[in-house]
Amino acid sequence: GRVVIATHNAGKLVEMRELLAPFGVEAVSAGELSLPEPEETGTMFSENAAIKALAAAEASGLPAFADDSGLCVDALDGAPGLFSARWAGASKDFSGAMARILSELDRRGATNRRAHFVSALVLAWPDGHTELFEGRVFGDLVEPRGTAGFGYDPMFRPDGFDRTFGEISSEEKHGVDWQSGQALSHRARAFVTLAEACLRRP
Ligand code: ITT
Repeated sequence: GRVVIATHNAGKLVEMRELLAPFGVEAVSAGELSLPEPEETGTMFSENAAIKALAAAEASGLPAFADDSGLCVDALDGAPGLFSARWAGASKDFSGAMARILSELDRRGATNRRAHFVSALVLAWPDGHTELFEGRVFGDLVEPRGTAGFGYDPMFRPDGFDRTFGEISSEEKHGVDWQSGQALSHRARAFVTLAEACLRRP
């Protein structure tokens, strides 16, 4: 069957397409279907993901996947979190957003550099049914390095690595070992929980 990938973020779209490939479904993007972008009025990642997935499923008549994600910084009480995209402004200036995070940490005299990415992945059906899968990855914030990935990738060094997501190849970042269920990124881990839920189904 066909499914919609309900994102207007090019970086996410690449990752979600590759993560969906093993499921053997034909994926079309919200952009390809000219679907409108609903306003993200939720107060939780899962709520915003459901808003986006339901809007796409209802408008297209197809099952739709949406990811709502963000970077949560411990010493900033979880910011930018839900507002990760909005912190970069209309011009999508993520260099500026990363600099702002580091200067805010300095301003507060914070030495704690712990942060994590969250991905809330919602699968919505045209009849209004939704399913939620989540993934997280923990690490430290550093001065931005590397040009791989998108968004806040250059400043995030996942636990167990010397390199940032900006220096890690896309296969390493969101690749999945489907045999063992091992995956690194928050988004890849959300897709692993989706696959595990499929296996549990009667
Ligand atoms: P859609 O809503 O159309 O999917 P968006 O970019 O607005 O696109 P979000 O509202 O979920 O998506 O915002 C999440 C932001 O968090 C995103 O713009 C990135 O800057 C950041 N982010 C999420 N996942 C990331 C990742 O894997 N690497 C780097 N930054 C990420």
